[in-house]
Amino acid sequence: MEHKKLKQFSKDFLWGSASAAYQVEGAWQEDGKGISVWDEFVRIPEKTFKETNGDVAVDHYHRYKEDVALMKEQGLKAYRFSVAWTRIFPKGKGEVNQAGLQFYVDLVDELIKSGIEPVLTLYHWDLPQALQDEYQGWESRKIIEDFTNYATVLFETFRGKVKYWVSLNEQNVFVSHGYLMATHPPAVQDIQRMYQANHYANLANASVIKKFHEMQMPGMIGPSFAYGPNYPLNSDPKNVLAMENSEEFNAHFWLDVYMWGEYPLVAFNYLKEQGLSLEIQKGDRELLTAGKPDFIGVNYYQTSTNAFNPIDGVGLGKMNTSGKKGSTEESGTPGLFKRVENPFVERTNWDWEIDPQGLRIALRRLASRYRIPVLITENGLGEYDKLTEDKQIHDQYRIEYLKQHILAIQEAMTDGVSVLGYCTWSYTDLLSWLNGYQKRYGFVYVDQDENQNGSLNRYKKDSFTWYQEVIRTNGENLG
Ligand code: BGP
Repeated sequence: MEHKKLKQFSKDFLWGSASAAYQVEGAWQEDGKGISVWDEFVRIPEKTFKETNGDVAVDHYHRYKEDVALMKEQGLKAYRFSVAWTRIFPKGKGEVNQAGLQFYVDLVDELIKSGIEPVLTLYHWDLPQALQDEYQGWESRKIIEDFTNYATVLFETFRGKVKYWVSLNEQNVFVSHGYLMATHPPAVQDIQRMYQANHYANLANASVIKKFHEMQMPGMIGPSFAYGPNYPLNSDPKNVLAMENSEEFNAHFWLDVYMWGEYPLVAFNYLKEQGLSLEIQKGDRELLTAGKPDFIGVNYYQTSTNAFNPIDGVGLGKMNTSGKKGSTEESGTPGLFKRVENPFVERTNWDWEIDPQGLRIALRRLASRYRIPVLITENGLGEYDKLTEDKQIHDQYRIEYLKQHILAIQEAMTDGVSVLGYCTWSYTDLLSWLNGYQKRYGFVYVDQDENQNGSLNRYKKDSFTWYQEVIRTNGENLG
């Protein structure tokens, strides 16, 4: 579909950027903070690239004022960040740790003072280790109550100040990495446990959304979902079916539950056929339906191209976490689909496919299936960046990437999608969970090398100035 004229961005469009607590804050044991599952996981040999961790990260905990000052200088309209549950409740529940809460009160005040809309994520993967030890975290129904209590403290604290809330970040990623690939905590490989933990996460997600609405919180809440639209390799019906399978198992399996309170038909039937049984109680359906999001947050990085995968076909394959182009192994789900290379798009050094039109397709699919506004909660380019001798970073490749994606958003808006805002990933450079510090995403370079040495000084990249102009002209000058 081509339009003669593209729709303009509304004047309250949220030009934003994002981060997550574990990836930026550091200060992992300060002011009463408890230990999270990530604090433990990164200490298991060979789990992360060069054994990097978030002990110091990019020291945002101590430098948040400097970071917010940079955001203000850039003209940022929104900043998405997450709260570390272990700062509020060091053991996941019990008494509130006021010193930990204060950090976020100060951060939110600083943002508001600077004219920046805070977008608060309740959960970006750093589960309190105490809850993992006590009842295996997401594998118990007890998590629903504890997560809701924790969220309620934040709702009460930030009522009227924070208007945009993200419930769970990428539930699809944290359950599959945590319980299928064993690449995130709790590093389990057990499909039955994965689906069960996922069901409780669905309930916890619905429960906090329901609570938000019961408390008549001003603003909106929704989950952030990692959505990469699926394509078929070609029009061979076998491959089209593989694409359908992938869309059902990788997207509808979560999104239908968020939006309609029920699992998609074909996928649910398939799980039963595989002998998997979910502990679903009377009342679960009611809770899921009662916790309907106000928007869908989408984290978009790439699309997936799918081909037929026989029942004895390829299974899990290693991801490229080294930055050596071409090192991603083939992967798929036997009997359902396998991922193949898309010959029409370029790839990053981490083999992520660069596909701006995929974002337009993602936005259209989400909006037309669920009839709901979308907030882009993450999108960006992870690459090697080079600090020159005169402290410059010429990241023209990132500018080009972001520009094409903004155009795709504008096209999707013109197609009829309601888009609330665009949060790039990420604001400053930060710790990539599995790829360390060498894979960079920020507008602001942080001097922290892959061996965790550096001054932690901040330097503005070329993309900083470019985005500043995009914001100033409300998307009219994309350079
Ligand atoms: C998303 C996460 C982010 C971030 C991003 C980039 O899945 O929500 O926290 O890490 O991906 O991923 P990576 O760091 O692996 O390049």
